[in-house]
Amino acid sequence: MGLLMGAPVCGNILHEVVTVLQKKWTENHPVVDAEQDLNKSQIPDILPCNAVPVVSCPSILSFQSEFMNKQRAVVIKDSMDFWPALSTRKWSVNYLRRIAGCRTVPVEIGSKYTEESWSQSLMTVNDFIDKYIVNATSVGYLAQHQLFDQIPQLQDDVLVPTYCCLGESEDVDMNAWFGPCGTVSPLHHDPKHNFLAQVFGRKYIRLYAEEHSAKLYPHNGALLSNTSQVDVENPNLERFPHFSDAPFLECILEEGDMLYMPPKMWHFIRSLSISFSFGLTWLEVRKPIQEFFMFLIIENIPEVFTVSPQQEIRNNAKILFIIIIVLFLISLLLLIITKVVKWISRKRVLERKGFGWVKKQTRRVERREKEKTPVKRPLSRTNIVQSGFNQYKDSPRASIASICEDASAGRVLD
Ligand SMILES: O=C(O)CCC(=O)C(=O)O
Repeated sequence: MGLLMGAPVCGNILHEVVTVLQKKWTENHPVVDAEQDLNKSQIPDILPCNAVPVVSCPSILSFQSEFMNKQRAVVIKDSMDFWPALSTRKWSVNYLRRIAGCRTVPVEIGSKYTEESWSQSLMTVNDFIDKYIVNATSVGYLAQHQLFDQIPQLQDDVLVPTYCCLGESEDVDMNAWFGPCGTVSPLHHDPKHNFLAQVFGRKYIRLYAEEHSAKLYPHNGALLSNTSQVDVENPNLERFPHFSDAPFLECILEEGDMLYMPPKMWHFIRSLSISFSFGLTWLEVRKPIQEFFMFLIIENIPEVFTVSPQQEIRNNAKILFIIIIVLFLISLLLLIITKVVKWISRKRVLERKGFGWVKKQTRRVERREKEKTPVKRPLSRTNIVQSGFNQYKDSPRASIASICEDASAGRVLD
């Protein structure tokens, strides 16, 4: 149970044991190459007027104002190329076999969860790959499974997108969607913000805005009220006549792309090859103070948490600049505070003791200054010369005359 659910037991001993067993298993069972299936399916044409907007790595603030706040979907490019799953430990069917082959996972069997024949079954990742990916005779989908809680080694290879900091970060659900070409997720919507990150393979996705819900004919029962009754690829327009009036957007999600879908946006998804998607759903809960700091930080540091190395240099420079500005502002503030405190305390003294007191103080200071003026002492020979020199240094003749005068007046002591 610990292995299935992924909870750490006795300091994660279960995971350590299973890692050793997994290694042994891989040595005894050579992996099967299933990568040739990646380009199996035809790629549908997408009209430019129906295409989901595409942006490259937007800043958090522009993502928030342009897409999240306006409830618009967007395909974000270049924001996950540096994840280990797409670079240093590049994921593939074989990689998943190697890391997770002997682990037990739930698999959906049947092409759509809306069909009667649809069911679920537990099996190892290896059995799933052998039965539904390598020699697929029916459709099996390792769908919406919290594989990353179960196998922390895989979690290390993916990152939570920066944009999720716009919500409650502790509450991000991460799900794996792993299946062959042809898996279908019928048209449905979810209550949370949603990122679908394509780790390998590709998917066709069609989106409808919430305001067109009535034209999509949701199921009546509570259980399926978020799912449309319409088969998007083969709609029964006699039963669902308004379906064709509902405007939609569509896209092909390629490896390294991340699709953002706002809450309650209807989505239909078909995989066009063997595919692994990493799904993140999260709630947006923000408080005014958080909003203020978000503005300060996010406006200036676009991708603080998950950045590519090139962006990191740019961001570090920005962080340094912000730190300098903040330090300057703090010292300016301290200076102003000191000046104001001094001014207030002086004013209070004046108010308490009156101007008379200040005048008295001034007179006392003047008297003290006077007392400090040196008393005129009788001159010695040395200081006669010195004094003469000082007084008449500009005129040597006058100086000698003065010295003589002083001497005859008896001001010489020795
Ligand atoms: O990729 C899929 O098949 C389904 C994904 C989905 O429905 C979701 O992320 O909410």
